[in-house]
Amino acid sequence: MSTIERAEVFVASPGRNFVTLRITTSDGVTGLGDATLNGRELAVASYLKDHLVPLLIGRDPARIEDIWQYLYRGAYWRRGPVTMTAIAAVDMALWDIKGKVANLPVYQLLGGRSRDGVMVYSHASGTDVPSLLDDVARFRDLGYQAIRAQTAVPGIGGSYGVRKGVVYEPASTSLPDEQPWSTEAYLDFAPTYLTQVREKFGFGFHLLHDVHHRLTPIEAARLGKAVEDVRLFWMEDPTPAENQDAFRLIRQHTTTPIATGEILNSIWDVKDLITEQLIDYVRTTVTHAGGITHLRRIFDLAALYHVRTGSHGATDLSPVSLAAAVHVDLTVPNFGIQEYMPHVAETMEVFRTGVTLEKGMLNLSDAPGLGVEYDEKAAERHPYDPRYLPVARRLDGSVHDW
Ligand code: KDG
Ligand code: MG
Repeated sequence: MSTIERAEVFVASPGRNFVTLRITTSDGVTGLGDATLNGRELAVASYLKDHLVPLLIGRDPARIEDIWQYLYRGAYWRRGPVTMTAIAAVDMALWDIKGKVANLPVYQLLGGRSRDGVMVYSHASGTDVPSLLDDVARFRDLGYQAIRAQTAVPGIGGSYGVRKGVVYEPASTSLPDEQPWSTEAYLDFAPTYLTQVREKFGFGFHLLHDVHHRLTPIEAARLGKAVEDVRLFWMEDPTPAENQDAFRLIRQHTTTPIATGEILNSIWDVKDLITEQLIDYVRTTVTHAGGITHLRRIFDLAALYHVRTGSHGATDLSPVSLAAAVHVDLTVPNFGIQEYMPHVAETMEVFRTGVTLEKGMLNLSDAPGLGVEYDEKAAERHPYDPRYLPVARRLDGSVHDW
């Protein structure tokens, strides 16, 4: 029997920080998992190195479900982003190994394709409305079928989702950047600019918007009603996601579809949202919600309640995560959309993947496993670089949800 011989944790910053797990079996087969938790990278690296790796050595890598249960139930302390990201990395690496041993891409092991490709949305943003409209035009020209639109709020300065460089990268300073916020200004402005996007480009593509947890339920209900004619594909994270009850009130007031879940980590965190049909899209990811094994469990529950998938896919998830996401997206019956932001060149020199993008659709090569290789030597050139996500403060100086 093949056993797990080695499990190594790499922390590197090729363009941004990533934590990567590589498991090697006694037969010399390797598997990769993404363990990146933006701004808290070393906590997951330690959870893996100090607590999980010793438990893995000598185990049968083929027993993915059993290892998942052993790590989850065996910890006694359950759930939470650090635990679930560490378990996710192990799970992804084991699926990668299983695929390589079977000489099949992981999506074949998950039941095979349900679709020919995976529709993605990308991020258009601007410091004002004209620059946002230019950015939307750019993504339309690139062939994207779905675009998220964010812009700075006049009089407030920068806001969530406004890109500074080529890609949106919020974790950009060695101590948290503090950004001003006014709910009143945002609520007055957001419907206007989303309407301007539709006036200029029409309805021939999907338009998305991320509120990034900043409203109360009644404020979110007001926004949802105000943008009904814009026909958003979704209004994302209208309120802080941990209070599942809050979504009931939003739901009672608006037909604007709701997406949430990028910061949620387990099926228990989304159970009421799904079974009470309080949301339309669940945004849990393969990296932060326990890997392929657990994500599929969430998506299967969602399918019973007409909730579709819309996995988080910002650049703080590594190319290993993106590949694993696409394997899942290709197979699940209730796929909705996949978030996608291209990684910078330094990242792609370290992670070589078979993921392709054409006309706003992602696809995979037929490489066995997840189809990603990690170049350890290239990664060594990019040492860990501590970064924090920003903090939002209201105009009176008090802390708001970022
Ligand atoms: O690490 C935090 C980012 O991943 C998050 O701010 C991005 O909200 C986000 C999104 O929808 O991509
Ligand atoms: Mg978001």
